[in-house]
Amino acid sequence: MSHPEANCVFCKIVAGTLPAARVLETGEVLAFLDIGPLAPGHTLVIPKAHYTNLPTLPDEVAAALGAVLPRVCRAVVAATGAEGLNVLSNTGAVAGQSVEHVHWHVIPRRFQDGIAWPWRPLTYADGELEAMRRRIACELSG
Ligand code: DGP
Repeated sequence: MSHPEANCVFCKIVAGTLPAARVLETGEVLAFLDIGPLAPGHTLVIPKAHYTNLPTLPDEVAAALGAVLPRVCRAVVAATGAEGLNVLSNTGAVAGQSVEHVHWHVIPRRFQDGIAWPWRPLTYADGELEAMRRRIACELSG
């Protein structure tokens, strides 16, 4: 078991000292909306325990993450009407990892949505983050 890191934003979200639009919580895993989404509904799925990146994950933590990913994917598609998804984990600064607490990005995609590398994050308008959180959480509770 890895311990929380004092300066890790995702550890703070797990601890509840930093707010986040949470859509799913299990014993080992948390899913919440990305604050800088590539598309509305862009969701992050993380282990509650602090691990830096995918290569450092113990098998059982990877399994717990993997077990919820399809559910989160289904909920994001249902809540956003996405035509597809990118599910990816940036590993290392060279690959664009900015938060050193391993996470899967679940990114809703539509044809001609303009999403391209390098990423250009969007900003939710007032009320849109909470509305999206409710839609995805509702799909996950069903
Ligand atoms: P990456 O660059 O692959 O490490 O992705 C990190 C993502 O985390 C990035 O898309 C923005 C998001 N993010 C960073 N800080 C916060 C935060 O405090 N809250 C939330 N909800 N998302 C965050």
